[in-house]
Amino acid sequence: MVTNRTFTMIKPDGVANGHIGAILAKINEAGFRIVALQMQQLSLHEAGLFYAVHQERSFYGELVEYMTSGPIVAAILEKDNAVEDFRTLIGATDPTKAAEGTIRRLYAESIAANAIHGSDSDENAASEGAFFFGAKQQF
Ligand code: 3AN
Repeated sequence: MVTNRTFTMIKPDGVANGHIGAILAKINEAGFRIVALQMQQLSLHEAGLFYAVHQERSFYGELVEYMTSGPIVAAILEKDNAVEDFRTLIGATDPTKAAEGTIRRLYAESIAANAIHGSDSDENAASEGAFFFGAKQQF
């Protein structure tokens, strides 16, 4: 199990609002190394699979539809204690509850359009990263 990597996606609102550069800069400034990076638009099938863990939740349909509404930027990041430190950097799911200076506080629009995803465990970081990137796309 890789314990020093996490997976992130800049969500459609973050991309559409022109925040890719600012968000990647904050990620670098916080000490994360970008191991893999790509921009793409998810299909409904891909977004449904990615968020399958949430399929019983009331917002699943809205979430899947939203995540396909425009391109996203997917990345794998490396740093000691990556999963936990990245969750701290992005802030709470609801941007109105996110701490000052966090990516969601700075750039998110709402609880659904909340600018960025960060894996919540080492196990999910590994499977989410593998969903987007093969071994030859990770550096
Ligand atoms: P996080 O991304 O902070 O780990 P989760 O895992 O609870 O949050 O939720 C996954 C994603 O589902 C969130 N990033 C957000 O986009 C969306 N989401 C969570 N709660 C809601 C909600 N109440 N209404 C709409 N979308 C939500």
